Parts: sequence; C-alpha cells; structure tokens
Amino acid sequence: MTNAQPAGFNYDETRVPEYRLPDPLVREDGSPVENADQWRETRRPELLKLFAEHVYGRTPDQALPDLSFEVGPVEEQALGGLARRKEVIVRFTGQPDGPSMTILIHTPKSDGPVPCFLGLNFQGNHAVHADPGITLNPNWMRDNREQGVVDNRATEASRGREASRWQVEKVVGRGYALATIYYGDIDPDFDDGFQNGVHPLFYRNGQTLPRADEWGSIGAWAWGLSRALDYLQSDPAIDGERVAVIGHSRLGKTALWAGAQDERFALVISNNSGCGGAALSRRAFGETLKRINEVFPHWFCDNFTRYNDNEAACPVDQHQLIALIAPRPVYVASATQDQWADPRGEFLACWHADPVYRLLGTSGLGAATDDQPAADQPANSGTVGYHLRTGEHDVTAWDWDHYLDFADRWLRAGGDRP
Ligand code: GTR
Repeated sequence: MTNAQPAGFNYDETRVPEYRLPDPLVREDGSPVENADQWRETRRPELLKLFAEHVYGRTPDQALPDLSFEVGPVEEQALGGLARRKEVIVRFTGQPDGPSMTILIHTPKSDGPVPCFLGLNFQGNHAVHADPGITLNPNWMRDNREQGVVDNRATEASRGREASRWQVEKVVGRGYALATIYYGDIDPDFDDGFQNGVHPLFYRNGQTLPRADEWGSIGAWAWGLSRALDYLQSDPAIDGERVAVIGHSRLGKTALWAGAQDERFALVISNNSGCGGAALSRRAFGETLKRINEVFPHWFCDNFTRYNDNEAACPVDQHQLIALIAPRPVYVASATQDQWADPRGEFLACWHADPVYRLLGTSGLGAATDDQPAADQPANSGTVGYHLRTGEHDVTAWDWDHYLDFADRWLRAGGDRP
C-alpha cells in the first residue's frame, strides 16, 4: 500500500490517448435509454452483466445454505464508554472449524437504530483500533514487519496500525456505527489458484477454478460485504436501510462493485480506488489494465486480460460502474500524490456517470463543466460527491470528515434520500 509511482507508465495528461467512452445511456443494440424505466428494466441489467462477464467475473447466485451468524465477544463500554463493541462471526458453512469472517462492529450508545459504515480492512480488525479487547486476526496476512505482521501472521504489535484510516471515535461520535472485516477472511490476497477463500464453496462437481467469466478476489470480497449487510439488516441496533459501503484502493474497487450489484447499500464511497475502480481504463493514465492483470492476476476475471493494451475493446468503462449505483449517492475521492490511481480519470468517471443520475431525477454531480475540482475543494452538494485531497494514497481524518458530512446529508433519519 505504498505510494509508488512505477516508472514506464504515463503520468502526462497530454499523452493520454484519444478515446471514446461507451455511453451508459445507449443499449448494446444501439438504442437510446430515454427514461428511468428503460434504465432500470433493460440497461442496468445489461451493464451489470457486462461488468460481471468482462471485468470482475460473475458472482454465484446461490446462497450458502448453512451459513450462520454467531455473536462473539461484546464490550458494552468500549472506547471509554462511547460505544458498544461486538464481534460477529459469519460461518460460511455453519461449521465451527470451517471458513468464516469476523465483523467488528462499534455502535454508538443510542436509543434507536443508527446508520452504519461498512468496509473491509487490510490488516485485520485489531488494526483498526488499538483496543486490546479486539480479537487478533489469526489468518494469513501479507508480511510486514514494520506493521507487526511476521511470518504471514499478525502479532500484538500490529494492533491499531490502521487506526488513522478508520477514525473509529470520530465516526461513532458522529452517531454512526462502524462495521469492518479483514478482507483476507473472505479470500486471502494472493494468487493461489482459488483453492482457499470462499471460491471452492461454490465449485460445481469437479470444478477446481473459476471459469474465465466467473469471479476473482474482488468479486469474492464484494460478496462478503453483502453477507455482512445481511447480518447488519438483522441487527436491531443498526438501521439496515442506511448502510454505506466504503473502501480504500483495491477495497475501493471492491466497494464500488459491491454497491453496483447490491442495491441495499444506500451510499457508496470509493477512496483512491484507481484502475479497475473509479478511474477510466481508456485513459491508461498511471496504472493500466495490463499492469494490474499481470501483478494481481486473481483480482478480476480472466476475461479482463483480453483488454490488456486493448482498453478500447472492453464493452464497458468505469463511469458505467458508478452509473450502476444511481440513483443512490456515491462519493469518489482522489489524492494529489496518487497519480498511479489517475485522479482526473476518477473525476471524469463521475462526470460521465452524471447523465444517469440526472435521468433518474437526482442532482448528480451538479457540475457545469468537466473541470476537475481544485485540491481540497470538495464538490459534494449533489448525489455524486468528489474530492481531491492534497497528499498521498491513503484514507485520512479529512477524508472522513467529508464522508461523514455527505452521509449526514443522505443517510441521517429524515434525510432527503433519492
Ligand atoms: C496497488 C495497485 C492498485 C491499488 C493498490 C492497493 O499496488 O496497483 O491498483 O489497488 O495496490 O490496493 O493498495
């Protein structure tokens, strides 16, 4: 998760190739989408299918019949009495020794159900806050001695290492619950031929690998977010109709894909998601499809490699992913020093999703031109919010301040939701 800007890639706006984006409001047969019903009944399903078949891979439709939720440790006086902390173990096969993910939930002390942010974390639930009561994640993790991960396992020294990215006190103090899961619980982030993680639970007889149009790791992580939402919708302390899904970087790509597929997510936040997330692939600015598919062959489906050095042939581009979230509010954030993620391409994806938001009767981006907002000047008065923060590839308190303001507008009880 460094801020590397590898050499040999384009960071020069004048060298962005000429490109033509596929129009979200023109169906594959060439006919225009003229109203909200046509969008909903024909174009939205068509685009979802294209993203599944060509980018992230299809998510299995069948439910896991024995999946169960078990409430684990609870602390009524967490964060010095500010919150209730709870861990919920989602057992994918219902078996105590089978694969599982653990949702860590901090809920403010409140009389009624509260809106919630849900997001995957990179380093284990115990890394989002230094509280020693949070269970130390026992699963495989990328080695990082500096962060207290040794021999692919978290140690006590890794507690709280991701705290600045989660701002638990701030979020809870603003009246929101915060739910998070270690992404590696769902599928460890390395290319193992999909033998671990949740993929094998869905293999048909004799199948040992997802097919070229079936889900990769991002698809699995997004599926995990939907299963967490199943739980949150059953928790009386949470307002399950007002759950925002949030993610950073590869997990920002994941949040967008989860929000596009699962319309129960009321708001979607992409923090520095870049290539295969909010950034337009056709710009080939910073990270390219070829590079991402070579370095992370397990993230997308195999069909996506067809578009290596061949972005224009892909039937979709990422503005259409944002459009799939419409009319629900979405917030895309970039950072000035994160050129690898193509901040301008992230903004332009919002701009080109805007016609769908407006067709559906919402304010959309509310911008008159495609000029990218200046650094540290959020454009967040409409249903599509955007900001470019000064600084590195990261999630900061400043980012959260703006996400919380946006959520106050769209998620608070009585809020003016589309
Ligand atoms: C980078 C990758 C990016 C981004 C990032 C991250 O190495 O090239 O697409 O996802 O990892 O997730 O931290």
